[in-house]
Amino acid sequence: MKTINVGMVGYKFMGKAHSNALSRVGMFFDCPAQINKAVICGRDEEGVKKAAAKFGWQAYETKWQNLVSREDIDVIDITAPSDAHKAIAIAAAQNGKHIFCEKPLALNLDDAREMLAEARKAGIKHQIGFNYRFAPAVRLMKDIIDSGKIGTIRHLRASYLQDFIIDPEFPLVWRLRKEVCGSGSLGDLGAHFIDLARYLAGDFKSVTGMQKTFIKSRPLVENMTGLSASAREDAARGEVNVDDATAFVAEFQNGALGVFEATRFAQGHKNDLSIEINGDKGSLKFVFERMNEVQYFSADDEEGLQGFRLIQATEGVHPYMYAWWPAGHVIGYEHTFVHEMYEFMSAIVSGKAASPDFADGVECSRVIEAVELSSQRRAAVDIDSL
Ligand code: SOE
Repeated sequence: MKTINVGMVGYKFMGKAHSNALSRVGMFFDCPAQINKAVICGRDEEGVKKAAAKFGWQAYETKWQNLVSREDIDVIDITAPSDAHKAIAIAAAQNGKHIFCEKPLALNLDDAREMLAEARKAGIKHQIGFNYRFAPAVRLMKDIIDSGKIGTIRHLRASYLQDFIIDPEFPLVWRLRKEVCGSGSLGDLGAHFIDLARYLAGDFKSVTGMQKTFIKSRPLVENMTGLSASAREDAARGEVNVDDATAFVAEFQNGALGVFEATRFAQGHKNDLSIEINGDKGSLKFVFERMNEVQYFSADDEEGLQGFRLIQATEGVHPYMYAWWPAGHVIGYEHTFVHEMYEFMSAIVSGKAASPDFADGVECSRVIEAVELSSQRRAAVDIDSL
């Protein structure tokens, strides 16, 4: 069996999620390759050394430049903040490494396009971390839509609501600095529903958006882990230069209408991603915090007995579930990462294209940029104009 040696950049929230996924793939799926967690990389030697030991990596590096040129590495997995993606991905592609990159692909559309061009030129496999596509319930929705059961899609509505920065004293973390993250709630949260919308309903045609920054300055951050952060009491303040919330409407190439909302100011909503699709023969609804379930309405059901039915997508017949537990033994957030890694490793071995790939990352960045432009211009923006 082929061995795939992975070098991963980043070791915090996503680094942990990817490390776990890389360890689990071979244990639950018939992975066509042996995955070797070879080298983990991070700037802070103390931190990366600890992560290497805790997450089960064989070695560590403190410079990604060394990692991407190592001959014993086949795959570069990028989990560092967004401002690091482009340089690492381009260097990795030029060194002939396959690349898995977290979302959003880059700080802006031009950079995303450059990354895609380099990856194509190098002929390597590339995948982007739109992990919610890999929830079995989302895959089931896709199968139902493709089978024609809900008919012609008319509406799509999606929201991604969090509440972790409502306190004006919550520090200025990297997710609030444009030069590091590219875009705020739209790029961090909206990127996921833009991708899900494209996956389930096809490409966007035009968008009309509005963005808002409620808290304009925050104390400089001292420590951050996951989505928790702290600042010193006497910390200086810095400017928030990304959106706290974004709302937009969209028209799809197939004529459907979409309504979208991304915010980190929805009190009580922790990681509330939801998407609903209405076709002329049925409707489908997915709520991430109940990620094992799909709500399905079929207009073909018998009159008098119609209504939304709740499908628990946990049986062996449901996508990916054959690999886990008996029916009804639910799975969670981390499993979406295992599924995406399984697909990526399978693509490398089979030679087939990985999906979603950098082209999907570019399309997502195109929609993000169109929404930002539309919000500045206070007018609709056609996706094809970018
Ligand atoms: C933070 O808002 C975050 O962790 C995102 O960066 C992830 O992509 C999303 O899955 C959960 O929320």
